[in-house]
Amino acid sequence: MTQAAGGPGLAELVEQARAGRPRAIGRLVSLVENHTRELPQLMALLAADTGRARVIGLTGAPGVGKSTTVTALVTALRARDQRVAVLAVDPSSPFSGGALLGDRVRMQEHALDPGVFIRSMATRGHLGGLAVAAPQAIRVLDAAGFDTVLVETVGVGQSEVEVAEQADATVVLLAPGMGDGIQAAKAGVLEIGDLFVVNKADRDGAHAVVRELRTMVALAQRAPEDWKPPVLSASAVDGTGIDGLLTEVDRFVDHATVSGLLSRRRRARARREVESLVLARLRAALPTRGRAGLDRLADEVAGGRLDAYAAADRLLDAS
Ligand SMILES: Nc1nc2c(ncn2[C@@H]2O[C@H](COP(=O)(O)OP(=O)(O)OP(=O)(O)O)[C@@H](O)[C@H]2O)c(=O)[nH]1
Ligand SMILES: [Mg+2]
Repeated sequence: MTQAAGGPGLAELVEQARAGRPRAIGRLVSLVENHTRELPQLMALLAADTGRARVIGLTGAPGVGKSTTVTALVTALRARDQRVAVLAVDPSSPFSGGALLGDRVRMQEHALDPGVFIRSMATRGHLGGLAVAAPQAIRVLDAAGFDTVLVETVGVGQSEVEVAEQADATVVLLAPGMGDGIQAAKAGVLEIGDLFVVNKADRDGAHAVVRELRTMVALAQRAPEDWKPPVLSASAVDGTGIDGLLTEVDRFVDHATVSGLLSRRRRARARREVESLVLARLRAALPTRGRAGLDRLADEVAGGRLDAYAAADRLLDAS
C-alpha cells in the first residue's frame, strides 16, 4: 500500500475525486506521478468515467508565454461556465517543485476557484515516461469531471511532440524576438500544431512572425479537406486574442470530430500507451545477470564473440 496509514483508500479517493474534491484529485495525480503500485487498480476504477474531457495541449519555447496564455484561457473558459484543469508537465525534471511554484504565482487569480484545478507534474523516472504518465494524469482529471484539460509543456527536445500526442488539439506558441520562425521549422513544430499563436503581439516584430508562419503553413502539403492550421496573434498578458483562440479551438474540435480525426487520434494515443506499458514490462522482465543476462551478453557482443541479433534471441529466450 502506498497511501498514508489511516488515509482514505483508493476507491474512496476516486469517489471523492469524482465529486470534484481538489485534495483527492491532487492525491490521485501524485499517485500517478510517483508511479504507485496501485496504478492498475486506479486506472480500472477510472476507466468508465473517461473520454469526456477536451484535452488541449500548449507548447512552445521557454518564456514564450504558455502559462500566461493558460491563465487567460482559464478565465475565458470559466466565463463559459466550464470546469477547467491545468496540468503543467515538466519532462526534464524528476521534481515538480520549481515549475509548480512559478505557475502558482502566475495562476494565483484562479487559486480559490473550485471550478479550477492547477497542478504541475514531473515525469522523469516514471516507468514508460511521459507517454504513460501524461495520459494517466489526464484520465484522473477527465474522471473528475473537468470539461477542458489544458496541458502545458515547455518545448524542448522531444517533449513537445510527446505532449502533442496526448492532446485532442495542440496549440503551438511563438513570440517575436526569439528567432522563432526559423526555430519552428527546425524543431518540427509545424507538423504538430493544429493552431499557432504568435504571443506578445504588443511587441515589435510580431507581424513578421505571423507572416512568416502563415507562409510556412501554406507551403505544407495537405489535402483540400484537411484542417489548415490558423495562425493567430495574441497578447496573453492583457487577454487580447484569447477569445479568438478559443473560437478557433472549438472550430478545430468540431472539424476533428466530424472528420474522424479526433477518434483516430484518441485511438493512436491508447495504442501508444498500451505499447509503452508492454515495452516497459518487457524491459523489466529482461534478466541482467547470469549466463544469459544482458550484462554478460553485452560483454560478448562488445568483445566480438557474439552478434547482437543472437544476443537478442538468447535474452528473449531467457526472459
Ligand atoms: N509583453 C508581453 N509579455 C508577455 C506576454 N505574455 C507573457 N508575457 C511575459 O513573458 C514572460 C514569460 O511568460 P510565461 O507565461 O511564464 O511563459 P512560459 O512559456 O509559461 O514560460 P516557461 O513555462 O518558463 O517555459 C512573463 O514575464 C510574462 O509576463 C504578452 O502577451 N506580452
Ligand atoms: Mg510556464
